[in-house]
Amino acid sequence: MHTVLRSPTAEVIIGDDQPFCVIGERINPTGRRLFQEQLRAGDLSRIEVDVAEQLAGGAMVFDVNMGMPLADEAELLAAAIRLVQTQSDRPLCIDSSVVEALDAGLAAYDGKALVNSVTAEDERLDAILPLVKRYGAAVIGLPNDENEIPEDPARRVELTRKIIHVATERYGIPIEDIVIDPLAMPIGADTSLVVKTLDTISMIKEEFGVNMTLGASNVSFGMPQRHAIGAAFLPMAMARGLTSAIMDARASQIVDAVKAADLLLGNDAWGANWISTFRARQGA
Ligand code: THG
Repeated sequence: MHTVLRSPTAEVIIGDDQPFCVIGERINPTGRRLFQEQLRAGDLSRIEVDVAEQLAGGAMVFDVNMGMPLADEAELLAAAIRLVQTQSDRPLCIDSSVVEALDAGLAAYDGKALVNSVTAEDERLDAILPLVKRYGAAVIGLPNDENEIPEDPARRVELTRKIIHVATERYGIPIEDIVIDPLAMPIGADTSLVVKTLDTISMIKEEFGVNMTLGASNVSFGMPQRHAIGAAFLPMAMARGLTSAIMDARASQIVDAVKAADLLLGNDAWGANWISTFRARQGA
């Protein structure tokens, strides 16, 4: 199962026989007061730094999120997407909970984007999936509904089934363009939740074989040594079938762990990526 994302000049393939897809999370004002103030003042220049740092760290796709209070999110998201596309040829993941912002972002984007995201709620499915279809995009599905973010992996699988059914049958979206987020929760909130995410990944892989992504930084939220936690979590999730993550692409400890897991799981033929990455670093 291959999910193909495109910019005008580059293509990224997400799949279980491909190197893990590193989606850079940093173009996001959540928790960044200074960045928020700059964006509100119409200064988008920090985005150029975030692009460069994540590109250097190994980002293959950029998540772009402009959600914050007191801003016209649709206009800001469209402007951010246009700017990012002048800075790199990487395809984009357009991240918003506001339907109008997703629409404006898709209109501004040149290529095949990954829409982040739709839940299993009827109202959200019927608002967002027509956009995904119209723009020929791929979409991340979150298996939660109006009532709950379910803890039980079996319930997450049920909601995944609903998302896949509605997207493919009602909206004619190919199954390979659906990427499921098995829902990563902070280990600091409840130490039983990450195992449930890992079990969800195994069950979705087994039942649907679709690609999956998640917010890897959620897992280490509020904990010391976040990068060590990310570097342990992602290889475990990859062994279960996770094929992508929205993550801190600047953190070499995490990115190196992902590259090592690609090698160990047979997705780096002859170790070519591993060897060339570290030869290049030695040379630098
Ligand atoms: N699933 C999907 N999309 C998502 C998420 C997810 N998008 C948003 C989020 N979760 C993933 N992105 C981030 C971005 C930043 C952080 C965590 C997740 C983060 N930021 C620092 C913090 O809050 O401590 C910022 C601190 C700073 O730079 O000052 O941790 O789960 N589909």
